[in-house]
Amino acid sequence: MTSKKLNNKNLSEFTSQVSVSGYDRSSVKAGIVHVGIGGFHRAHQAYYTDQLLHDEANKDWGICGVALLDFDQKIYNTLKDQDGLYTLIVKELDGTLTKTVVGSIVEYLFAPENPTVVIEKMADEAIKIITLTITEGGYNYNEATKQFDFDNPAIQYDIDNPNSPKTIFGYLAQALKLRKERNIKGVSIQSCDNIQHNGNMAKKMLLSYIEKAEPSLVDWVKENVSFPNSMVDRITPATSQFEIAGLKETSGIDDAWPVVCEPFKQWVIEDDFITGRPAWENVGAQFVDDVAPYEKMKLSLLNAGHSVLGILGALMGYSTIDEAVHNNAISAFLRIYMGNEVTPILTGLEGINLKNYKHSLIQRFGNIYIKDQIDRICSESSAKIPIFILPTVNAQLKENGPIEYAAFVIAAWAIYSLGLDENGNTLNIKDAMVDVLHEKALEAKDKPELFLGVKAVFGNLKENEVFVASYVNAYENILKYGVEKCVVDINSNVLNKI
Ligand code: CS2
Repeated sequence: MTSKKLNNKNLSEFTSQVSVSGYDRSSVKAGIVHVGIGGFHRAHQAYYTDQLLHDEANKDWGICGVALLDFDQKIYNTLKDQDGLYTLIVKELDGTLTKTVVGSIVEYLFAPENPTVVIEKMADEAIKIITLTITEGGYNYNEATKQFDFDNPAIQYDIDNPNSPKTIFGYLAQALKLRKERNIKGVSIQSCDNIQHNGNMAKKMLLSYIEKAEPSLVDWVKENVSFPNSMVDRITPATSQFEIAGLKETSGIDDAWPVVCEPFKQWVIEDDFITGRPAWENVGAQFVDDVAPYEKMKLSLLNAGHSVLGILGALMGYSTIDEAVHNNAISAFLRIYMGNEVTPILTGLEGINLKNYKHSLIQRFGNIYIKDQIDRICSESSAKIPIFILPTVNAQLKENGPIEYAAFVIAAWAIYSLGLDENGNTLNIKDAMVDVLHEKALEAKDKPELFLGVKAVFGNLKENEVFVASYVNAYENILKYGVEKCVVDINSNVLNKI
């Protein structure tokens, strides 16, 4: 099939192939600035917002996408070339593809190219919400000190160079300062990252930065900026060349960066928007008074489940999550982890059938069409594990509850950090802490507990004898017998006790 470049001009030619944002994009204005226009944002918030824009009454809620880091130049160039348009390809459970061209990103900015434009945009009165997907590690939180990390050189740079910042904190501080000086109303800053109390975290970290960088702004921020918490969910693997080529061939759309995702989506938000918000509830989002239980459920079951499958799967030589979950021993391990170690710590979930939720997770992980990359899941584990797994461990340790499965996964991660899978193949480890982790992993070969000395990840966990004993035992067994045999053994030990 002949293909055409995806852009405004060609958009009407695709309507027989895929569903296309049918609204008049030229009348849509940005009311939201979003920082971090990666795959997840484009599969989730930008899609919800696109659905909303079909109603003309919502035309002031378009999105201005900001690419913050040098690394984000490619997505910025792509969106610029395509007038902000991209194709969302939903992979249904039966393998059918549902394709939609999404039009909600109506402006796009590349911060390193022109920081002032980004600061001005964030300060613009028309902007009512600044949303963030800056990753778990992007909040600059130090797990060991439980504080904002002022040792980060980029933060120091932002304090010294307020007009050309590099981090989200530098940008937000300058934009809020302008809003205050110009007497412009406040704004909501909404984190859409996988962090427990993500809004509170954004607030705490931003205020720590502002207290140092712009102390006279603190009170204004406290009064004029709200930070709604939210739980976000949609599995969105990295896009491969295969999908780009497939879209061209089957639908004639030449899209340099489509997004692929699962059919499931969920967004639970606290209704705390100081200068208004779009009616996202009309397109499936849920507004609640307290999002904490939903966040905890999702982080400790879905995201932790991903890390369990990713880390064990990587060592066994698998490359996608569905391969790992279709190994019966691994999926039994995950079910037992979720049932014995996580479920008891989840409370306040009235109205949610946890059994069905866990069951649906196994189904979602098993979607063979998604092919979610184990490399993606294991990337930045040093920022994910303290959020996804360690809160469960700490809660269980307090109650003298079970931690054996979590300790097993941490032991597997220590071995993973040595850099080779069980077949001797090199692992593709992407982690801001890769060097420290590798160094500790090498030391741990003689004394496994040394890996737990990475305080920025584990805090004081190394002091807990119960955890250390279980972890060391798992570490030695995995090295001796391999993951699969150990998983079979640990499962049968637990099942024999029931
Ligand atoms: C994943 C998440 O990054 C990860 O480790 O668990 O990206 C996950 O796919 C999303 O949170 C799903 O909502």
